Amino acid sequence: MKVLSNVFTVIVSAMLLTATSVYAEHHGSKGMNVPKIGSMVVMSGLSNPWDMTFTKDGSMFFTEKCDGLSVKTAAGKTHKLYGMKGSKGYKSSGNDLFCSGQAGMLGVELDPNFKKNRTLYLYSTSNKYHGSGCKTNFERCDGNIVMKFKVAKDLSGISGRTDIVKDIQYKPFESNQPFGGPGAHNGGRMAFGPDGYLYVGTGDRHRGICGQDNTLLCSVVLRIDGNGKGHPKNKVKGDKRIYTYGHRNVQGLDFRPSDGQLFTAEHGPWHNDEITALVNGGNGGWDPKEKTAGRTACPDQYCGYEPNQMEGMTPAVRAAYTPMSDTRFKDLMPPAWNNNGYSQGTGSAAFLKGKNWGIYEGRFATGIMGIGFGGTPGGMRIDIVDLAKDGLSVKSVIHMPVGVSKRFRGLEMGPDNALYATTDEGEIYKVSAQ
Ligand SMILES: [Ca+2]
Repeated sequence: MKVLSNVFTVIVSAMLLTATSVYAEHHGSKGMNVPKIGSMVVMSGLSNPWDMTFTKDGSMFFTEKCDGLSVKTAAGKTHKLYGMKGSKGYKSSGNDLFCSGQAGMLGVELDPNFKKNRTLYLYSTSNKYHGSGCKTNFERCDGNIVMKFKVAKDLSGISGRTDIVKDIQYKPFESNQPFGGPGAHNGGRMAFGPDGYLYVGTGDRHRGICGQDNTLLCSVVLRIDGNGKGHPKNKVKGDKRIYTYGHRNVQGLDFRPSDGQLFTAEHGPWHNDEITALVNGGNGGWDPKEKTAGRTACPDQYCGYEPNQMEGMTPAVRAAYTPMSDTRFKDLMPPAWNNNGYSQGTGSAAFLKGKNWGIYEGRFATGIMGIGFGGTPGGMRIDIVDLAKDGLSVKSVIHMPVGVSKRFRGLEMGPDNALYATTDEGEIYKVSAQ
């Protein structure tokens, strides 16, 4: 019986995509409706592919951190659209765009009305707005930007660049930290909310004051319109573009389909990766400032890896010294999940959409990049997280059976209800459920 029913599933799925969802609905009440999950490589040989975004008819835009933006059309043709300084083969390029360490061309997102207005948003490091800043690590450095473009009807090129955010903070020089090179912690993920506004994740760029300073665009999630203007109802006091603050490095950002609640997935500093439900005006509770909350001076005025930053130590001791979610803040948004106190590199997230995901439909997929340190086991996996309705806890976390272990950098749902994943190893995977 079981074999027959499996064969039936495969045949139906192969015949017609819609048939799969009919099957799942029909049999949902009888079995446990557990999907069969498998993965395949759809692109390889890329250089640090970071983010993806899809048109409704299946064309995929993707970024490569040190190269630029490309699109793979639904027909299978790849166009190299917009390159960075020194990159080759792109139809056009921006000579102000560069990469360094974790920084470079990161997020890409299409306007919700893309079919009509052909608008695309792109996040990158740029030297165009450094001005008189960026001379040291301890001053303002406007080095990450959000650009807006028009995409040609046949997807062969983009044009009309307008920079809508010019002052996201950037780390210009090496400092005395682990992973201390220039370009640390830029955030870079973007998503449109059900309210039609663009949400942009940023990072603390290894600057101690960033966590709780709302005059600078660092450690925050922005909520802006398509011209870069803040939502009139943003509640944070300070820069009116800020939706939430107190984040470490927001690289995972997605809205829950059932109610539009925004969640972030963040990478912890050798303790506490976090998934958090965001609230307008809320504080993520990250404050790596020195000489505060019982801390002494820290290397380069940044306590993010203290105490004892170069050595392994009990994550709980580190977590108490510079917490990912400091409970002394009254406006703290508590994490729903903290990876049992470990940091293994949570860096991307996407809600699973489509009946083909069976019991996992609506759950939160998070990509983990596997840093093992000081007794913490490596990760390199995708988790499936069942979040509670109130967003304050999780009901279960299981590892997605994708069949490979990679540094999963970006996750995005495709219009075919498959989950797509970029890896630091240079691939884009398609993870299917049926
Ligand atoms: Ca937090």
